[in-house]
Amino acid sequence: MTVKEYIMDKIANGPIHMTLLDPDKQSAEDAAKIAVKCKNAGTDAFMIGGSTGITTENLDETALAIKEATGLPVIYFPAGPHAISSKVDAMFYMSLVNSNDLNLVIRAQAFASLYVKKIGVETMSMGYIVCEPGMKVGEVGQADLVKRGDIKTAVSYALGCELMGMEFVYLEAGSGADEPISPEMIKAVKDEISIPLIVGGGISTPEAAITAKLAGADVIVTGTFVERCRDDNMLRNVISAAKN
Ligand code: 1GP
Repeated sequence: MTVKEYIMDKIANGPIHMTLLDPDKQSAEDAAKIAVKCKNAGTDAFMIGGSTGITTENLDETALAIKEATGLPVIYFPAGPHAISSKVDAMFYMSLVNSNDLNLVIRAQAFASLYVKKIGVETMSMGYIVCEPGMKVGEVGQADLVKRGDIKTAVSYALGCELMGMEFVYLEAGSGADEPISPEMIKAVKDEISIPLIVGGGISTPEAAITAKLAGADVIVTGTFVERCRDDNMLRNVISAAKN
């Protein structure tokens, strides 16, 4: 079964949760310890990546450690072509569609394509839409941020991604955002597209996870919260709130 089939099977039964771990923020060993807690709390898959400090070495080590500790799929969530891991189960082949930097829209993807084909890692195409506040990825990604209230622009980008053949859309508020993507924006995008909708950035409470889920997110991503959370009950509450 491919990772995409695994995801599609799961979301056919309702929203799922993915845990994002940044290989630059902790050792592979510590990432695996967090991953086990998240697995026990019900997470469905792991994404690994970050805006800065990612190397093929820390990616490989983190991917292998999480896979060995949990047996769940590990998906690379890349910030660029400078580091690509052959140890992940799949990678999002993504375009930051509202970047002013053409490298992040298509050039990096072109640059990496022959290598990615050669190593044979599964790819899942994704339109990545960075919204306010955008945080680090908004800055590094030179995003023309979608304004919090500008639902029409978010919907237009998302539908444009679908019509261009992308397999997933990701609405991103930015890691550590004060306010996650609004439920109004999630709902409006979900109503217009038929590909799975991933939502992340600033989701750190059960209430925020439930709000995103009820608004129509198919995949809810939490990163900062799981990396910081030392309370297993709270971890379980947030992850289970994100799921069906
Ligand atoms: C970042 O959307 C993800 O790409 C996760 O954000 O770190 O705020 O959970 P947080």
